[in-house]
Amino acid sequence: MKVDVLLGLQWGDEGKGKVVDVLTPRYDVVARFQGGPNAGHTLEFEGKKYVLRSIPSGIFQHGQLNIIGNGVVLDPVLFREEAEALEASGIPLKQILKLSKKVHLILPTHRLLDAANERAKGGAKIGTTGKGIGPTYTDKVSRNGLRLGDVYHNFDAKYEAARNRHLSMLKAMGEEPEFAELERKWLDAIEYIKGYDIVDSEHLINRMLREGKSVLCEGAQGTLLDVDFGSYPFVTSSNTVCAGACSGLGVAPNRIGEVFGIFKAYCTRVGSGPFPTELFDETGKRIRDLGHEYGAVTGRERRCGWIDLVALKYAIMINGVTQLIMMKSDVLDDFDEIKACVAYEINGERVEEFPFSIEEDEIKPVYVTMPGWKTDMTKFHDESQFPKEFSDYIAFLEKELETPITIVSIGPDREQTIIRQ
Ligand code: 2SA
Ligand code: MG
Repeated sequence: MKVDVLLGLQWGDEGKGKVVDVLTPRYDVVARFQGGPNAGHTLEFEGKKYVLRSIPSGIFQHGQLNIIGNGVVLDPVLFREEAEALEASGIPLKQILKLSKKVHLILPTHRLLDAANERAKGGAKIGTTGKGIGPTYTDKVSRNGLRLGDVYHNFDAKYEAARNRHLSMLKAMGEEPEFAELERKWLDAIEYIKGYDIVDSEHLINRMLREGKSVLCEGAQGTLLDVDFGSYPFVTSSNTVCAGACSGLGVAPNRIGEVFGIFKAYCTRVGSGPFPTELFDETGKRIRDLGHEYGAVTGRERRCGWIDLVALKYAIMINGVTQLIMMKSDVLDDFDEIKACVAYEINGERVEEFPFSIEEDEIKPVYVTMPGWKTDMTKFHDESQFPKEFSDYIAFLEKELETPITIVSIGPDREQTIIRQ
């Protein structure tokens, strides 16, 4: 069997949570392969709204197995909060969720280091989610990390060594935080996690594939936040691209089947960093208000702008996207005109390949303008109901992106999803 991958093609918040939830009935397993509680996957159905951070979005379906893969970094305290809330709403999480032994643990001191690093950067700060993501991946790569499987292997000594190393780093930065309470909660949460199945998830997932089971890998953040291909250094610390599913789950590249690339009909970004099509005017504000564009985890205002096809083409190339999924088209339902950036102008030259640097002062987006569809699409059930202008817009995007758009979302609810034939 093949593994399908679903990931974001912009700066995150494309609506992955909703789409995984819509697609999961087709799969036996849903697995997260990178990132951590910096993710905020929002799902809405039956009038309720859930935000998942570390737990895969497949948990609301019946009978599926969910896996937190080795590429993920996990904060035991936040995991516990998230898990207990889900258990309280009746989800038998301990039976349907398995965690990789190779998951790296976010320590309380990683979060303190994240904040201290940001303070030290001052005006050049990344605008991280403050969840300790960068310092935890740094420890992983520098071979100092603590893994979930370590809880059964001389854990106390390993934890204390890591903590003390972090405290001396903080001291060198002039910080001597009080964190006894944080540590107590963290150690309690480690005990809580021991109640879950902590497994060799690479073996489990490959065994399931051999048995003919289908797997959906759920990405977090987006391609433009990838540590290699994103707008570095304003990126997250993991590989958010398709290749991350291989290294973050132990799945071989020749196992990858469909790659679902998710994008919004416009573009958003939270945190700092370049954003060529960002709008600073009323239109940007209108998109933010209509699209409720605020961070799911931190509540931060998301920066908004027009869709950027230069960046999207790049993301499609890097990920090998086979199907596109367009989200939040309903947000543009009442706009007179819709714009799409089809090229950048850099030093007077037209550039269509995503360049090394996308700093605002060097780039001018080149737009095409199309008429808006001026129709409330939120109650539609079928693509035959689409107004002509919207069908034209889809056809334009498919031609530019050379990839079919197979799903269009017209509202936050599960029901507001049009599958195109
Ligand atoms: P980090 O915390 O080290 O990963 O931050 C580095 C950059 O990555 C961005 N980032 C995100 N961008 C969009 N959505 C994310 N998840 C949350 C959400 C964010 C929130 O779904 O809304 O609630 O604010 C996410 N996670 C990381 C981050 O803004 C930095 O630019
Ligand atoms: Mg999000």
